[in-house]
Amino acid sequence: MKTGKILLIGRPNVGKSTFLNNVLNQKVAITSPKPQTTRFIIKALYADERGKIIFVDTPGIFGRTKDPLSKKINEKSLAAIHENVDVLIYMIDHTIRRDFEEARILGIVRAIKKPKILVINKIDIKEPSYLPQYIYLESEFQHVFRISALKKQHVKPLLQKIFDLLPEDSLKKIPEIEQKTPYPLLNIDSKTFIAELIREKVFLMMGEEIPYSTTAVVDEIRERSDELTYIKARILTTNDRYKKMLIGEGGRKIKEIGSFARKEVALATGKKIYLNLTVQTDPHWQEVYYS
Ligand SMILES: Nc1nc2c(ncn2[C@@H]2O[C@H](COP(=O)(O)OP(=O)(O)O)[C@@H](O)[C@H]2O)c(=O)[nH]1
Ligand SMILES: [Mg+2]
Repeated sequence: MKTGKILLIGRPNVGKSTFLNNVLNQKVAITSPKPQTTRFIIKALYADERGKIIFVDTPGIFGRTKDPLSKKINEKSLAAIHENVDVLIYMIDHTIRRDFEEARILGIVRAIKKPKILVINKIDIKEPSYLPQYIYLESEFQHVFRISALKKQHVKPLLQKIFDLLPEDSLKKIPEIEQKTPYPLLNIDSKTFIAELIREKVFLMMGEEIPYSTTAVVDEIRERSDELTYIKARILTTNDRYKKMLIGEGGRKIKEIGSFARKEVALATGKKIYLNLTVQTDPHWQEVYYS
């Protein structure tokens, strides 16, 4: 049996969270086409007959870090990177151009002296492709995989490689592995996870800067009966104009967001969910919820 900690690192949007969800066969990390979707470090447990792996999904290192939230997220990502990891997965997206943000992450990756795997993701997409801009990396890394995290192409051989790179060491103890949670998620409680699902819907359904000015909080989860769970949650946004847009005409938007979120929570828990979802203006949520 092998055990180990695997760090996922790469620019926002390259597909780290999609990869994690598809390896675990269960959604633990929210995903969206917009950067900054992941705001938390996520630690999730994968286990099979080969052993146990903790995946550490990082929110990505942003190139521009003017706003305080991105700064905080960056600090957390950097702290996770300096935790003791056994293997590092550096993921790139060949459908976007190489830029200074990539260079910054590559600098961090180079400084980590651990077994590393270069993963070129989204190979299901043929165009656009900037693969020639990344090819030079293939000679720098000992292990290279071209995968589609979304379509689950070449994910199995990558997982096998991760196990191959871990030392055979059944006595090695990783404290988090001993933790017993009903879920593969090791560091996020159910309130936070449900809030994340709501936030994901906002990322998927709202345009412009609204997702970035928004967070979600779950105040209460109450089992009303064996089948029905009541959840009270709020979407917080920085100003009244966004609040109006989130509510939508006649409350249509918030109903839609709530309905998608509710269905997903119901699916994840196998229970009927009553979701009481409201929108509030709170210009200071960044300081309160991401301190
Ligand atoms: N076509 C395609 N899209 C992908 C693939 N992996 C991820 N995506 C999409 O890329 C976007 C960003 O993915 P996400 O996992 O949130 O990226 P992260 O920021 O690195 O965690 C989402 O819209 C995903 O559906 C892939 O292999 N192929
Ligand atoms: Mg992510």
